[in-house]
Amino acid sequence: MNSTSKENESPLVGILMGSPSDAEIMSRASNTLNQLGVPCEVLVRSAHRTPDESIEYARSARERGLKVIIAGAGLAAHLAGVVAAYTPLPVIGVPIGAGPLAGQDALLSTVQMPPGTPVATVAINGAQNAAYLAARILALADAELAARLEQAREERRRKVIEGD
Ligand code: RP5
Repeated sequence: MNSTSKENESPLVGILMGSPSDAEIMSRASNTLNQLGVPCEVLVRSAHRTPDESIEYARSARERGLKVIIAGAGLAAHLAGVVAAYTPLPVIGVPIGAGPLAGQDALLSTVQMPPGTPVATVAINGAQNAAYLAARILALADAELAARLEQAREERRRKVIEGD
């Protein structure tokens, strides 16, 4: 799997997942970024099965123009942590709710990073919030994106009030 949204725009967010079996959950991140007009790329990279490729991706990410990386993995999830070790970019981890422990294992192995190598970890299967967090980071330097995020927030507010 290797896809890039908005063919004519360089991706700003890299979305990684440990296995094609994570794709359904992680598509929530790419769908949300697409809705917000943030160009992203989506790839499968595994900390355990393709460690060299994962490290190479992380090492080259900044010079390729990426600004944020979202990494989702299940079970003993080390993908986000390994990526964070090899890039200065902000890394957002998505623990995937897979396996007999239903993502508790992935949550703990993603969130418990040692000082100096942070991974901003969202909820189990929280790929949509990973995208919103990435967009908020990018919006610090992009007023139009900040306006789109504000509009999305206003729509959610209106839906709550209308549903009251
Ligand atoms: C992890 O192991 C992947 O991120 C996935 O969530 C889980 C299971 O992978 P498959 O055995 O389905 O490829 O590395």
